[in-house]
Amino acid sequence: MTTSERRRFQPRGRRGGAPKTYTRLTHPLVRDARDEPFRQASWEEALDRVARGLERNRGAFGMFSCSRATNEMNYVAQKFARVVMGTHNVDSCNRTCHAPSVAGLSAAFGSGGGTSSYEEIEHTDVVVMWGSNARFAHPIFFQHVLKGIRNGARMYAVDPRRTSTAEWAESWLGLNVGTDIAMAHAIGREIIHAGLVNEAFVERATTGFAEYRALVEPWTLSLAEKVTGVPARAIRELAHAYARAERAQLCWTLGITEHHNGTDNVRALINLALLTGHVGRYGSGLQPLRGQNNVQGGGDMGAIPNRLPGFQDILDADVRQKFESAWDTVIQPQYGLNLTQMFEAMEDGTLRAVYCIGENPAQSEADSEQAVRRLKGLDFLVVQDIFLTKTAELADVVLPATAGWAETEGTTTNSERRVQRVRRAVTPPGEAREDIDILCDLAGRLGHDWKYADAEAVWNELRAVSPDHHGMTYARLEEHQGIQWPCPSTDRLEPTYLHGRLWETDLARRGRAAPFGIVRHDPPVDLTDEAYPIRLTTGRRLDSYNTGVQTGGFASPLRRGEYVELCPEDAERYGVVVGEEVRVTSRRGSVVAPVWVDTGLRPGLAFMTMHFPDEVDTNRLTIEANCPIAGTAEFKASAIRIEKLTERPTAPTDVR
Ligand SMILES: Nc1nc2c(c(=O)[nH]1)N[C@H]1C(S)=C(S)[C@@H](COP(=O)(O)OP(=O)(O)OC[C@H]3O[C@@H](n4cnc5c(=O)[nH]c(N)nc54)[C@H](O)[C@@H]3O)O[C@H]1N2
Ligand SMILES: Nc1nc2c(c(=O)[nH]1)N[C@H]1C(S)=C(S)[C@@H](COP(=O)(O)OP(=O)(O)OC[C@H]3O[C@@H](n4cnc5c(=O)[nH]c(N)nc54)[C@H](O)[C@@H]3O)O[C@H]1N2
Ligand SMILES: [Mo]
Repeated sequence: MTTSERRRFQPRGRRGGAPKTYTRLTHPLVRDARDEPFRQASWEEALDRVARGLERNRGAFGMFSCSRATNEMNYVAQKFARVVMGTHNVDSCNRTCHAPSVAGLSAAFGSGGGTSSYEEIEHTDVVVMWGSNARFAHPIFFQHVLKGIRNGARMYAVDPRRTSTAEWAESWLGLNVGTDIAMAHAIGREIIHAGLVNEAFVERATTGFAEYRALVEPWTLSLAEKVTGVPARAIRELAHAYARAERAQLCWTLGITEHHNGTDNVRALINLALLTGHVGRYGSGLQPLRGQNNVQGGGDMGAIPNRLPGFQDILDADVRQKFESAWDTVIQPQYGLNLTQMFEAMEDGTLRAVYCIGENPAQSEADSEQAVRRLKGLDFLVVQDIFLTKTAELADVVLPATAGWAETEGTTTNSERRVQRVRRAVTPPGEAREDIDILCDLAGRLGHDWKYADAEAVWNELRAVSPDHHGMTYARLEEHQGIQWPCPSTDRLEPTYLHGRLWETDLARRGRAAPFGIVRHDPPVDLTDEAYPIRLTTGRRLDSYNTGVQTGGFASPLRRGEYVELCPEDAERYGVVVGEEVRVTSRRGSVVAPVWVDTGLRPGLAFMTMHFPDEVDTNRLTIEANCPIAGTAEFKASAIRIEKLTERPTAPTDVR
């Protein structure tokens, strides 16, 4: 777009308003009834109240654990749920983002981790960024992609929006929302028909190829063009580039996972790596870029309902026995409820108390009005956070924690499975206490005498029960500036990539090979029709973070509050200009938001973020339909209509 074209889209009227600023929590807050205001309390009083609230709801308890906080904190939090409260009902924000990646990768390879390392991206030939806006959401990783491009790699972007990431791509495949399986199957079919299958790899490392070939056979390029909206030749070009590359990386994020069939989407992408052998080798791999800084670690530490620390299956009797003797407890041989199921259990009254650590579900859950109603219906809600979030405002007790970043010692694990030390560099405000310290104090009140001298003591307890982490002492983490799991030995480091075993001979015959995923195209649940003609997808911007709690406090000319973004054609069709407020309505609810015009969108597609829920609560619009395997909601596909509020556009003020 030229500068003069851009000028047509300068904002007029309201600018979306200054985002809300949150202040740090410095003291415990309590109240006797939900309609009363909070009052400051001593730690003694607050923790006694929490202990009573949890005790009376034993058997109806769930914990949300914090993916912003350290591994050590997540280890203690899940141990609290399992040992003190006797439940596997523990989960985190992984449910809202990458649970389908973990489920899909585990189904194919037995392990949910991304298979390659950031460094490998610099030494690859083809990078596919599928449903991922890494330029905004994973800027550190994206630096490695840019280095790869400088070294000659070709990048392809598969995203309904021409994002800032797509601007760097050789080719942008702007598909219709929710048509990724159609696209992947057409790529698979093209690879097969062009004779580009890595036959030796398929033969020894995979199972189910014949069924897969039959599955994708109807997906001709022209059918895929009709369904996805992407020209057949662009799909063909991607198929050939990916299959012919010596090394190729397939990276994806929420554009793939936040759908009612997120796990199927992930399986459809994994199939392409299995066809071509682009996995289990240096430079070739599958990379779901994880969301919050320690969501990988939270899952690895067992803050999920189906795995004990070290991603060990609760249903494995040997695993249970190991933890039973390490923790001196009894571990039930069943999975707990995930975050989505816990919200459903609030509805039917079987979950009555929640301990929410560093999560803001009142604003981050799909169909937020319903989520708030369910949280309000709890008998007891305790929120442990660093800010007074909207969720905290619903609580009976609020506990002020230190921030996992810069105020706490410990470790976190990034998307390439690298465990790194974090350190306390700043003194926490007021009476804020470390998450672990608070949990141990509470465990004591509920009859469990837990003493950890420091974070390293927690880490060493984890190392004793998790083979993948066993070799990572704090000293070694320091020496190597972080170590990737698996690291079973204290005197050796493993390769930077996973699943090298797939290149051993004849795995298929020994039953350890990776199965192709037999998954079918299934369009979004919330259909567009005459009443709701626009497809809304939601996501992120560079300048803000998630529910805005942690980025609310900083002012920047980049931060422009919430807008509903439309393409120029739709803005013209509705007769609206940038800055003009419109009503946005879905089958769940309605919000008023100013318009922004983005030339990266196409007719019929709108975009909003989740960053400014105090001003515009986007999640009142989103649908709670979720993936039956992973529980992740379809944040990426709602149907909406846009209504003009005034007949006349507001006068141009405030032009930037
Ligand atoms: N600046 C910033 N960085 C962040 C965050 C933040 O809030 N702000 N949050 C962090 C967290 S928790 C996470 S999980 C990650 C998320 O990181 P991303 O997943 O990269 O971020 P999103 O913007 O949610 O979604 C990615 C893309 O999916 C596309 N998309 C939508 N529907 C579809 C579809 O049907 N198919 C395909 N192929 N693509 C589709 C959207 O257009 C969008 O560009 O970011 C992390 N990093
Ligand atoms: N419409 C829409 N909705 C979405 C998404 C989307 O793409 N579209 N994405 C979903 C995704 S991927 C995610 S991850 C969720 C995010 O949803 P949430 O995790 O609910 O939102 P955050 O704003 O990241 O909340 C993190 C909280 O942790 C607190 N915190 C930070 N550090 C610490 C610490 O060390 N200790 C404690 N106790 N607290 C701490 C912060 O103050 C903040 O309140 O939103 C989901 N919702
Ligand atoms: Mo996330």
